[in-house]
Amino acid sequence: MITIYSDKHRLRNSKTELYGGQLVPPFENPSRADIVLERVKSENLGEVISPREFGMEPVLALHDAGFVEFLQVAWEEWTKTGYKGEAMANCWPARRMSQRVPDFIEGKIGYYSLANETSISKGTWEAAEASKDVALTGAELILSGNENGVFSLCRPPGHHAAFDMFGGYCFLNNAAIAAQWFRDNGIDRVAILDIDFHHGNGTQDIFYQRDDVLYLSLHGDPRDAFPHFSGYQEETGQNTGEGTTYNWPLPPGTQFNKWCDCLKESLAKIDQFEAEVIIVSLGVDTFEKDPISFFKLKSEDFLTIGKLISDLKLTTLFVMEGGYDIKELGVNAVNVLQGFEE
Ligand code: Q9C
Ligand code: ZN
Repeated sequence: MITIYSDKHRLRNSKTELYGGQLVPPFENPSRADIVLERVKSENLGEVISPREFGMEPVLALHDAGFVEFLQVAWEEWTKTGYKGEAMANCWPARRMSQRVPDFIEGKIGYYSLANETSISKGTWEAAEASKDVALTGAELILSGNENGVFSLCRPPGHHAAFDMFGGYCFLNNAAIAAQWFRDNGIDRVAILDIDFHHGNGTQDIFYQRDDVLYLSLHGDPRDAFPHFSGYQEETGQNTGEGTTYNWPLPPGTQFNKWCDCLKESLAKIDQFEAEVIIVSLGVDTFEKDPISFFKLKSEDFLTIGKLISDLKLTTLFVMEGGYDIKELGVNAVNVLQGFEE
């Protein structure tokens, strides 16, 4: 399997995450991509290639233009204020408040964010830009005939990024951008299977009213897990999109057998939908030792996941999302890909 990777992920190297009332070194840091790439190489998974640049058109096809511009200038505007720390939101357009976009960066960052654990730092935009190119290059490789599967080793991740909001370590929605690119390049029906521990609120948001992109997610129940305000089972899509969103919220302590039953249900939905291409939002923060999650999957389970996905016999683009147990992250992510290829 071909892997797409860019060193530019390193430009996303913030120093602070707001966690438990403290500023801590971010869970989502450059060592994550390093360890996955190392495993791709040591297992001889296949060629590793650099992305090509696609520009902004595929991004503006589904993200808000004002939001994208905000991401581009946020760090510069923040530093101009004289603030000493990294850029983070501290107020939001909450219930019954004005939804106008403020002028001052502190207001804008609240307007364009859904959470404030994720600081914006120098280089964040450049890394996010490269990350979507990693996803798009993977999509392009698939359309040029790499039918089995391609791995886009994206970093920063994307599935929490909504139409006009960043957060949850995500800035641009890499998987969604790839899905839209498939749609714009002759693919009629795309399924996005999100197996990251967290609900992909951003991906769901973007395709919620559309029936051409099926979104399915297995995740920690929002009553107990981030993003807390998205991912309930009754969220099934709206208008034209009614019936093309499926959520499997699962409780703390969920083990593989239960999780796997839900995966099989989701795979059956993809089959019924007659998707031509599947994008897997590949998070491995479902791992039992993940420091911020509460499922109990073991390393060998990730092989089984890959195998089950391959049973669909569909062209598959794997897009890296979360996974924070750095030690086993490479093994777990590559296990999915090896299980798929077996
Ligand atoms: N107490 C991804 O996996 N904070 N993002 C969790 C836990 C945010 C995860 C707090 C987690 C974001 C791509
Ligand atoms: Zn996650």
